[in-house]
Amino acid sequence: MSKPQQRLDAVVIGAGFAGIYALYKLHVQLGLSVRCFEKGSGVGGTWFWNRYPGARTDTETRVYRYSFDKEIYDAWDWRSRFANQPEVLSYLEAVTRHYRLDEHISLNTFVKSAIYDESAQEWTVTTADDDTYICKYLVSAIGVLSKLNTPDIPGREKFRGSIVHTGNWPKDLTVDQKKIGVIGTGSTGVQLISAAAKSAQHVTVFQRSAQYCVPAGDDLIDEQEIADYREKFEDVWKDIRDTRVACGFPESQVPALSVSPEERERVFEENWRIGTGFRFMFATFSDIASNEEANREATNFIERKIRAIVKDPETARKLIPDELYAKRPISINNYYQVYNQPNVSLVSLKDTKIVEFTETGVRTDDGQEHELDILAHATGFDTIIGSFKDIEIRGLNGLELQHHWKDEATSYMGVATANFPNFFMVPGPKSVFCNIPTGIEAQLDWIAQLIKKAEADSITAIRVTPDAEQEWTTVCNTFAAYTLLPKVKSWIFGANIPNARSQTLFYFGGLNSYRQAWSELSKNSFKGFLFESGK
Ligand code: FAD
Ligand code: NA7
Repeated sequence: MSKPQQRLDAVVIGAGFAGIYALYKLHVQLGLSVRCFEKGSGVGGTWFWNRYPGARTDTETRVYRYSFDKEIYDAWDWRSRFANQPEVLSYLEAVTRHYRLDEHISLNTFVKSAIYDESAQEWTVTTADDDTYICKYLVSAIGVLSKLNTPDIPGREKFRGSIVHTGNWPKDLTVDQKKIGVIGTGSTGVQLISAAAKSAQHVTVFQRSAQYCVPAGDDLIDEQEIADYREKFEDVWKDIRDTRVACGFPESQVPALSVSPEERERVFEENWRIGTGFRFMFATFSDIASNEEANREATNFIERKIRAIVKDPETARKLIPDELYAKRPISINNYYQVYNQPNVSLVSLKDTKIVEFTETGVRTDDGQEHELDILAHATGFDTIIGSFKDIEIRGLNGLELQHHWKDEATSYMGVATANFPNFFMVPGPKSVFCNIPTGIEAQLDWIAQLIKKAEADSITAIRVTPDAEQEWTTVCNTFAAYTLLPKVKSWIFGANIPNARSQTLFYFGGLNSYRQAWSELSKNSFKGFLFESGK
């Protein structure tokens, strides 16, 4: 016997920053009946899954949160300048409880398909348990960095230790006194390496590409600073939303080569001391991410720092990247210093390759066996589009989303796509590149306006014109080409996934201009969106 179907106004998939805020906007603010499905056993998304030692934000706690509610901002007590995983998780749990959103969230529920019925103008959403829900609006909030990228190293079954991924770290796994191997030296890998170096018996780092790491800066934020942010809440957020990367610092307007070498050194030094990779890239000079010569000045500075910190010249050589400073900037305290410790060793996968797991560790092609209790993959994620690959999403005429994206993952304004009515992605491909919670808030504020308009005007389907989607795609590709970022292989372009094509996954024009674009659309009857009435 088939199971009964439940009718709702909207379904939200995923309960991270985006899903929780989607539920708030659609249910609490617009009064719609909404259910949110989350495959994990708790809310929090990234901060539910990434429980590895050292996991924390690298945008400051004061901006790595929602800005819609001053009451929560005032009530929330924090001391870490960069919130660690338990702190962000408990913040998201508290927001969920505060607005009684839990009642509308089904945990341990994987959504396997969403099919649009054109004649009824409804979505049918089916879970892994074959429960079905009929709804008018569908919001995917399935993550920016949610789908794991795990390399296939032969011999996994032989290994007697634990093989884990940082993005699904077991709750009770400790590295204390263990021999841990870490594959990957991106933002996650360096956090894990730095933390593990404090308590593990030995840390073996398997590094394929070295990355430029800048100190994060002071760990603690003083109470006066927090009081100031609270007092100037509206102004502070107005300023943040008016920047490109929305990380809470003023961005430089000064080209690197327009100042003297001494002044350049002073600015780099000052920002190295204050800390954060984003600040180093965007607050030092205006063109680090867009001009190769300016970029080279930054990399020369970091290279000198590496050589000064790391005592063994051969290790320093391996840690110096040989490419542009054009991946997502990394912030980490005491990273290069750990390589002076006897319990940390570095294996450059440029010099030797991992061949296979053995019973007791991994073997590299120089014949060495690296003895390990834990092998941690800090090998990243299939950015934005990865989680879509696990769900069958079909729009008009049964068109599958994966098919629609076969040449390039496209969208209009990062949130909607032609042929998929009443479907909103937060974020979808070609979403704004910035501090992610602030970008998510902007997108959902506008999506909620579209839905509010539809409800008020008896609109049955909100669609996107193919021309609008094509135009936005061109805009995003043009901005990307203006930066240095596509010149290196990174997750920002999905180029980290084996055999995947490098493609523009973000809009690099900045949050300020992204919000401006939405604002102009709204004054222009939401140009590019079509509003259909009647079935
Ligand atoms: P997520 O938090 O990934 O939530 C998506 C949810 O959808 C997940 O819980 C997942 O289980 C669920 N889901 C997926 N598919 C399905 C399905 N089919 N059915 C049901 N549920 C599903 N960003 C910054 O801006 N600043 C930072 O400092 C920063 N630090 C980070 C540190 C780490 C270690 C990582 C991994 C990411 C970091 N990020 C940072 C990026 C971070 O992912 C975002 O800031 C933000 O948390 C994304 O929220 P989200 O709701 O979009 O996605
Ligand atoms: P990243 O930044 O994609 O880093 C992944 C790392 O893993 C990077 O050093 C990769 O080397 C390495 N990697 C990936 N696959 C392999 C294989 N097969 N062999 C060896 N090494 C490999 O992911 P993170 O999780 O660190 O960070 C993602 C974001 O999450 C980050 O910006 C924060 O926002 C949090 P490569 O550079 O590709 O040579």
